[in-house]
Amino acid sequence: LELEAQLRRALARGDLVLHYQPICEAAGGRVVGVEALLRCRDDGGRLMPPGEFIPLAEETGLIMVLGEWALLTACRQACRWQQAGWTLRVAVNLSTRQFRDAQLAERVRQCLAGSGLPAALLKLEITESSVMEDAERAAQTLAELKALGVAISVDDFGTGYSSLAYLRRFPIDQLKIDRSFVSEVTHHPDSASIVRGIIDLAHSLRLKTVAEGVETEEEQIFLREAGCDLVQGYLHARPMEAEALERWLATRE
Ligand code: G
Ligand code: G
Ligand code: MN
Ligand code: NA
Repeated sequence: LELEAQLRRALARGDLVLHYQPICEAAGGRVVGVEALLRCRDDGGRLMPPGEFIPLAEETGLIMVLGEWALLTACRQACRWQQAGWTLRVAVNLSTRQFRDAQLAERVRQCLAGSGLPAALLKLEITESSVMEDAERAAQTLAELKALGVAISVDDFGTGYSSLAYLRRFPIDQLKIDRSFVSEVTHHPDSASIVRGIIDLAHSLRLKTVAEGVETEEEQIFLREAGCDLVQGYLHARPMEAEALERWLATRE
C-alpha cells in the first residue's frame, strides 16, 4: 500500500501511537516531563518510526492532521497523568509546516481547552529552520504561543544553518542539545567544548538546556558538571507507550 494511503488509513483506524520518553533533571534525576514521539502501526503491526513517514507527511501536507492528532492526544494524556498525581510537562514536536500555519496558536489554544491541560504543562519543540524561514512571522507566532503560556524549545540545537541573533529576538525557553554532540562528549574534546559552550550561552540568555540522547553514566556526569539542566536518553528510558511509562514512573516512586 502506498505510504500516503497507509497514513490516512492509520489516522482513521486509530493506528497512530504516541510514545513518551522521560525528561529528567540532570542533578537528582527527578522526572519533570516527557517528549511525545509519533509512531504509525503498519499492516503487519510493526511500529514505523517517524523518520519513515514524517518527510512524506510534510510533503503532502498530511502532517497538519497528524500533528494536530499528536498535539491533542499528548495534551489529553498529560492531563490524565496530572489527575493521577504525575505532574509532567509534555513536549510535542512541531514540523516546519505546522509552525508556518497562521492558525497555529489558535489550534494550540483549542487543544489546551479541549483537553483541560494547563498551558504551563505543554512545551512545543520547534526546529531552528522553522524559526529561520521567516523571522517576522516566527516572531509573531512565538509571541502568540507565549501569550498562551506554553514553553518553547529549540530542537536539535546547533545542527542547522542559523543565526544566533534569533535567540535574543525570540521568546524561547529552552535549547535542546543535539544527540550528535552529546554522544561524543566523553570522547571528543571539541564536542565537549561545543556542549559546554551551548550550556553557557543558554544560561547567559536565561534559557534552560536539555541534552538529548544521553546513553551513558559518563555522559550524564559530564552534563551535570557542565550545568546542563535536563537530560533525556536511553540511560534513563526509551520512548514507551503511556501504560509502560506509568509502570516505569511507579517503580521510581
Ligand atoms: O524516535 P524518534 O525516531 O521518535 O523521532 C525521530 C524524529 O521524528 C525526531 O526528530 C522527532 O522530532 C520527529 N517526530 C517525532 N514525533 C513527531 C511528531 O509528532 N511531529 C513531528 N513533526 N515530528 C515528530
Ligand atoms: O525530536 P528528535 O529528533 O530530537 O527526537 C528524538 C529522537 O531521539 C527520537 O528518535 C528518539 O527515539 C531518539 N532517542 C532518544 N534517546 C536516545 C538515545 O539515548 N540514543 C539514541 N540513539 N536515540 C535516542
Ligand atoms: Mn524533539
Ligand atoms: Na531532537
